[in-house]
Amino acid sequence: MYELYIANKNYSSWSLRPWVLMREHAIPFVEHRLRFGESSQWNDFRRISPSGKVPCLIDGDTAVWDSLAIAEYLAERHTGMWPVDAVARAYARCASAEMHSGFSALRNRCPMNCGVRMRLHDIPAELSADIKRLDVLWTDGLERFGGPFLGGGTFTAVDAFFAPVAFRIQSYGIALGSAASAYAARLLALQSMQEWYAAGLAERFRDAPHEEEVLQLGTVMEDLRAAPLD
Ligand SMILES: N[C@@H](CCC(=O)N[C@@H](CS)C(=O)NCC(=O)O)C(=O)O
Repeated sequence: MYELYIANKNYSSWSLRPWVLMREHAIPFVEHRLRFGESSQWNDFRRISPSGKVPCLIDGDTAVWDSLAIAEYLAERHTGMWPVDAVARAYARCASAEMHSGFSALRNRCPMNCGVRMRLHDIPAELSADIKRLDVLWTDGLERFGGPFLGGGTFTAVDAFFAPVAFRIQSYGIALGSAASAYAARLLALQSMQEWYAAGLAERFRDAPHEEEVLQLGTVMEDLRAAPLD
């Protein structure tokens, strides 16, 4: 049985990628949820993960400690992780890699915090450029491969890579064209995404650095999470 180490569902965008991919494909795993700021848990975890970062997939004696590497590791063992069509697969790999190494303004200016609804203080040019690029990238995949997912008819790793972006779009009210908006709504409506979201909202622990980060970037209009722990 695979073991998947993740962090707080409200905040951990990288953790969501393999989690939603495995859930959408009904690949069984045992989930270990670590809590940001709780050093004893993380110290134990760092003994098994070389980078000390989540997500980390443990398969017997093998640790796979990066979300893209986990997708590729799973793709060697399970069908359906990438689109079957070679052209769609090339697109899916490029788009996933682009998300993995790019979109830094979107990542830094709109950090994932599933339970809050934010109004940003400002939208700098680099964030607008990332949003425009996201719109073009998603619309391209949806049009070329026919949807409803980016690489065609089924949910694959590229959708998992953009699943955290759907939560960012919801939290920050990011406007996209109609095809891209409908795609984000489709991701949010998936049962696995709803389950992640509900578990994120139920978390009562607040990580101070994550909370301070959003307060610097904007105004919290709504906080839908369960009451914080004292
Ligand atoms: N490139 C890595 C990034 C993972 C990452 O940055 N994870 C964050 C949590 S979302 C983390 O573990 N932070 C804890 C730390 O840096 O101590 C991946 O794709 O898995």
